[in-house]
Amino acid sequence: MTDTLAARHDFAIALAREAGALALDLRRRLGALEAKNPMDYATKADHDVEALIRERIGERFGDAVIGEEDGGVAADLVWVVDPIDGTVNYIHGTPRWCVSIALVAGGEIESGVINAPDEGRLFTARRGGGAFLNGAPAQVSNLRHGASPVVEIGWSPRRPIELYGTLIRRLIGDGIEFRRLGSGALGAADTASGLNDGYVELHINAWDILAGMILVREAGGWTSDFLAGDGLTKGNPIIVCTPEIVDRISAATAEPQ
Ligand code: LIP
Repeated sequence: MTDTLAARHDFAIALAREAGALALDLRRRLGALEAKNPMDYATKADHDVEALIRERIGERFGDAVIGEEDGGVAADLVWVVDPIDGTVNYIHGTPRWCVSIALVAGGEIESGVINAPDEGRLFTARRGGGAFLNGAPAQVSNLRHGASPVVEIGWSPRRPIELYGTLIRRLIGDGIEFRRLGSGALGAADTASGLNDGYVELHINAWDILAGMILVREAGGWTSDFLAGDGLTKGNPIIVCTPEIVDRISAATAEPQ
């Protein structure tokens, strides 16, 4: 059996489906919540779904894995997974959550799969192969809607809340609407499929965003250099957007003078 990048991409799609089905099943019996910080949680489902993903990758390829719940170390070829992205939404019972699986090889994001089973949306992208939503080609908005841009913002206490206040003030001042919907992966996936015009967060972790980044790139969008420095293991700020608003979003996120 050939262990190529193509084989790993096809495997990731099947794995994201299986992991999504498990997460849907586990939501009916959530159990105790693990508060990682005052507004960030993990459930038994986060841990069980990540364990499934690790088991399947280990059985099939034996590759390195970096996951939100159980960590991992960088390697030349490494899977980067968030078993349930949008955990707060998952806990509250809203459908905006997903399984996010990315494959990085030689410092390049080669493959991304985001499965939002409660919404019936499966996003896939391979480097150079295009981006797809439920098998149909996905494309960024290119502002075809003709209205004010809409940018989704992620948030965490890893950066001072005051900087988010500045970001929102700058966006509104530039005529750009903002949303905060709780899943970085789906924020980027919506950018790739044209449902918003960008996703911004002043610090995000690799497992939340790498799959979404390759989706946006393959859908004709722009992405910041998230993997610069220690992005893979320590995270970085992120901008993904339709190309027409790169300068405006970059200005809004620039460190206050
Ligand atoms: C989420 C991230 C998002 C961030 C949320 C949350 P989780 O990940 O995808 O970027 O803004 O606060 O951290 O914790 O749901 O896996």
